[in-house]
Amino acid sequence: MRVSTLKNRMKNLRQLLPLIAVIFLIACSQTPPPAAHGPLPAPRQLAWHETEFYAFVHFNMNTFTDMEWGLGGESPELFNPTELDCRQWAKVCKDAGMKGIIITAKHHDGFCLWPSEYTEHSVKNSPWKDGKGDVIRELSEACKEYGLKMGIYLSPWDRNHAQYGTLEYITYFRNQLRELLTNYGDVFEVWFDGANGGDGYYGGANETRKVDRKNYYDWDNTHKIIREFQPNAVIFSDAGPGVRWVGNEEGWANPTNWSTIRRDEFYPGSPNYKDLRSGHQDGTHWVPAECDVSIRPGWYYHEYEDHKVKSLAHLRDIYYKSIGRNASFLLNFPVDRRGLIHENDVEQLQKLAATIKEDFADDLAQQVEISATNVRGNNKEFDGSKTIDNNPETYWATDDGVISASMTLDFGKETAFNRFLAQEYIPLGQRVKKFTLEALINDNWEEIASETTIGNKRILRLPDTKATKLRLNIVDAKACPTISNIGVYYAPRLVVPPVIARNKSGEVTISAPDEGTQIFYTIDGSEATNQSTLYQGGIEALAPTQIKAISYDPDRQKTSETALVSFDVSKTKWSVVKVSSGDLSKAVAAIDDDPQTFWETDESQKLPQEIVIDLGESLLLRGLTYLPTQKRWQSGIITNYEVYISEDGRNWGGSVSTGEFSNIWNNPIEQRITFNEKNGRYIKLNALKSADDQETASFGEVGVITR
Ligand code: FUL
Repeated sequence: MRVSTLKNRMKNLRQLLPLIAVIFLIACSQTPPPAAHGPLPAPRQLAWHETEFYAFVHFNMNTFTDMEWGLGGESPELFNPTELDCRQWAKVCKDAGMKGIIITAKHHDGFCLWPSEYTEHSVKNSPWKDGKGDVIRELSEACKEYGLKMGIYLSPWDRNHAQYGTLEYITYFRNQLRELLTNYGDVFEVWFDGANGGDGYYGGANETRKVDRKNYYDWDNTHKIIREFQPNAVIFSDAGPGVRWVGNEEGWANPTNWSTIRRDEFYPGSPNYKDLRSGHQDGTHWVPAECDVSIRPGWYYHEYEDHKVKSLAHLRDIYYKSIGRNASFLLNFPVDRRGLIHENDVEQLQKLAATIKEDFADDLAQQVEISATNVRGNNKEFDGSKTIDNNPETYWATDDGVISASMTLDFGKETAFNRFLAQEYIPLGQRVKKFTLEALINDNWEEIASETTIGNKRILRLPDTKATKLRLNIVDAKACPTISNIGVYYAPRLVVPPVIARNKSGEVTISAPDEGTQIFYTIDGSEATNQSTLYQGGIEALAPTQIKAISYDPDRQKTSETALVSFDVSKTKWSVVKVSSGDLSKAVAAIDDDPQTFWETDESQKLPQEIVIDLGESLLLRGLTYLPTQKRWQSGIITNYEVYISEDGRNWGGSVSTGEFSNIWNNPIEQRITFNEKNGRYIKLNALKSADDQETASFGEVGVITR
């Protein structure tokens, strides 16, 4: 073709462009988008869905009184952080990919982190910054600096306020809310706790006050204040109206999770709170679930929980059971007495953030050919490619009335994956009721998952699968499905030190969180490597044994750090033969080699209290170990003790050791008592004093030292 002819044709084409565009537009407009179906999210809820992973900070009077629920009569003098730095909180959260921070401006004890005009019970009467400080101001500034959203927790229950229970208190509560909503910039979420009414200081009355949860707070009028000053803030409470509790404080939603609930049945509370884990398919309102969970057992900081920060495997599990199940993940940091997120918590958060980043590093769906069995109006605007175009505003949709359809992702070659992510286009409502996944493995279609809801986001953790194609079958939906995003990933196994445990029979188990991880171990003191013995079960440790073990991912050739446990003689032959109070048959919990169980003496009997253990044989004893109970609410933690040894269980002689466990309340880890070696078959541990005034003694685990 001659160059001039080509030019002419191009020119003609250019002249035709407007016409082509008009034809294109007509073609498109011939396929209207699906009509919205069912309850829909408000724009502020859509923005909240994108917030997804954000922080809770429990920091207030309880931090300084070592409590979870203060009574309200605490002196403001006690509030005195030494290094408060909201910028540290913001940096830590931002670096971990969190998008906001919700702060306990006022918890049930009524102390205010801002200098409220309406009470003396606030930072203005504390020694911190000579009463001139304002934590909410500092946090709002830090959030602004780090590009985070700020949310406010304001407890409706106020155990400090003299008028709690009367109408005057409601006015006070609303005045406080107004202060918080007008003085500190944008607020993205207002958090109203469900805990309500009970004992309290109440201005010195020190009594029990009960309120009618449903009517006392006149919530409709309180919400109007939020709508007036912060129209973009979502309102959290057990059942919304904007965001709902997930029905547990462990950080998980059910796999089936509707963003809709029959709100009026619940609001403002209901005994059927377990429904909140799944929502209601026939829900009347859009009230999505938020999973609130603390990185430690408690919401507030307690030094005694420094060793109980959730493991990486646990935190990762929460991530997949919240965000991966159409809920948000609100992770709490109990800010410490310095006013900082504790180093141990920071470390775990950083590990979680790095793991999540790795899990979703490479989206294999970006490289596929995609085809669907039904495309709305046969129009490209709604075809499968819209699920991988990284545009949340476009989506694959089917024709009206087509509520089952499939979409196939062709990888073009055998591809390994173990994560599947899907998102519905929720501005048009949550629709999918049931879906399955099939993989083309060696030319056979195999079903690899059968699930229910998708919602804003669903992530499936699948077994490692190698396939050339992957098919998403929408099996049932409330209306034609609208899928805005699909992702496929091959997440690496979590390579963390394995957990080594032994039971009372001396059987040892070593476990790693992910299938396919190999575990190698040694028992001769040498370093464990991937050349050591492969763990396949069947280890017994009856005599003193030191086990070193590593996890190893054979595909990525990655080795974990070493886990090391030194077991002394096993407790196989042991029995508790006498306790001075309490139930002897239950006392085995003190010698079952399970740190999670414990035995406690009878409350009605005062200390000292003793436990006598028969080791089943005479041993040369060099010491004894005591693990305090690991339960969340500590009690009976022994501080002062005596140890006796006997060959026959009758003649004890003098004690072989008497002493004190220092700082055990704050650091309740295994304690070691050593003494001059002595042969004996029976040991007696006498608890002289415990750390609280419960007057009980509790025993997580008692062991011996023979080496
Ligand atoms: C609960 C409260 O009672 C806890 O203290 C904590 O604030 C938690 C987030 O909500 O209902």
